[in-house]
Amino acid sequence: MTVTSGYDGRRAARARKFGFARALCLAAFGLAARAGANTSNGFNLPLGVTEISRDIYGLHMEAFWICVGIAAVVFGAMIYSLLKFRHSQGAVADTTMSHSTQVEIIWTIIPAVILIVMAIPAAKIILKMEDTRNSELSIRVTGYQWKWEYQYMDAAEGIDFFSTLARDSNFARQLHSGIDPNTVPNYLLEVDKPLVIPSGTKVRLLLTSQDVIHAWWVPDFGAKRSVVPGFVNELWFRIDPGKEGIYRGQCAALCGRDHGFMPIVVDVRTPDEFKKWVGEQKAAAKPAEAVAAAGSPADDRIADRSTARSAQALPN
Ligand SMILES: [Cu+2]
Repeated sequence: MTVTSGYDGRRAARARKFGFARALCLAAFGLAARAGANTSNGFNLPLGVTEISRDIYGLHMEAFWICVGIAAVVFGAMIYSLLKFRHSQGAVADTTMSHSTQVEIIWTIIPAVILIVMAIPAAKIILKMEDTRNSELSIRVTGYQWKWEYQYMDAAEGIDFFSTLARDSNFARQLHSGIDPNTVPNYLLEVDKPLVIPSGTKVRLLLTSQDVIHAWWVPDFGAKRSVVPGFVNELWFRIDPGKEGIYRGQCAALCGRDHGFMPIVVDVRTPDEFKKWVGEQKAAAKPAEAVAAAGSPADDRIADRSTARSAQALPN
């Protein structure tokens, strides 16, 4: 973190204004994914590091080229007709043709075929995205205003922590902070404790919320799911082996005042490194557990006393 020497309000305000304008432009051009992506070139969806993200990319490109084809045919016919049959060339309007069953059948069948061609692969990918069977690691994700909680299950059972906006970003975002956000690395896309997962493993997230609707989104995983209070939604991804690293995302549902300040950071490690991390986390948790256990008899005594007192106070 770099603190500008003295308070330069105007400069900070300008930086914030610039940051806001840039965010608006990125969102407007559908490039918001770029902010958190490692594999996006800034002009298209990220290719990503999972099979699902590549499937989504393929689907998107298929739809894109179909649109290009349709545009070429429609605009080509329009421009040709405008030039060829213009008034100055002596063209006379055909007033006799008011209905053609043949043409109507053609312009119904062609779009229907195009839609079916697009729907078949889309349905296949959606079914694949929903298939959370045979997952190897489950993590419960809870959204809060404005942070995430990660509770590990299966082999990493017992690991449970909150992931909140990193201090550098949090200081810089305050009004009149005097800190130029451009000097903060990964501004608003950094957390204190990232989610750690192994590569090459089918990871299933069980997502729920404690307050309002959030959305867990990491563009490079092709993963995005609404996080709804009272519901448990599922999401899965398997990061390609060899693609270990840091991946960034954001809450993708307008969830309140600090919606922009609950980023997601995922630290993908090899299965061996992940196992080591799990061991370290469990070892670090043991002394805390021991203290809690040592403190419990006294707590019980206090509880007993207060129970006894309230029992006495109760009228018979
Ligand atoms: Cu949120």
